[in-house]
Amino acid sequence: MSVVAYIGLGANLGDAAASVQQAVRDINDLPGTTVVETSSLYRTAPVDANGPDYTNAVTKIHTSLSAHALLRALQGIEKQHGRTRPYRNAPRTLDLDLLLYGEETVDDAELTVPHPRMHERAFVLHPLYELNGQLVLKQGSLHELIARCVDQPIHRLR
Ligand code: A4P
Ligand code: MG
Repeated sequence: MSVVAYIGLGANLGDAAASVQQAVRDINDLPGTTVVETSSLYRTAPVDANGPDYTNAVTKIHTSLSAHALLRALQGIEKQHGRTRPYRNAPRTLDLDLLLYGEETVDDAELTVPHPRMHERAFVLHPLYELNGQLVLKQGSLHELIARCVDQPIHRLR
């Protein structure tokens, strides 16, 4: 059985745009997983963090991996890209967040889905809107949620 999932990609060290684009290819190479569509890249100011601006995007996939198997696979890709974790929200070569996994909600020590902070982040909401403008989260429609984060600088690259 295949599930529609959305993955948020972010990077702000090294060649961030190249890392994000390579990560989309890496996700497409995961077992039982196909990338359906990827948003534009966005340049965004760090939220709750410091360091260089981020490059962010969102990709929509079909996957037969379970939510936990997908999370572990995404962590494997982060590792291949040289991700280290010196402290929370530290600048990173690649961050992959599982935003939505079908209609499922998960909340355990390893995984929370829908992602608990996605509804308040322009760097997730804008690319997600590009892929599915009709989407409604528990907290509201993408349209409403985007209107609440106008203070977060974001610039669509292409
Ligand atoms: N985890 C739980 N649920 C999930 C999920 N849905 N997706 C756990 C991914 N991971 C999930 O993540 C910490 C732990 O979260 C993992 O071990 C996993 O089991 P991490 O990637 O190691 O740490 P992190 O990214 O530093 O922390 P966190 O809490 O994921 O941070 P956020 O909320 O993802 O924020 N500003 C801009 N402009 N662009 C960004 O991309 N990113 C962040 C990171 C902050 N500010 C940003 C951006
Ligand atoms: Mg993360």
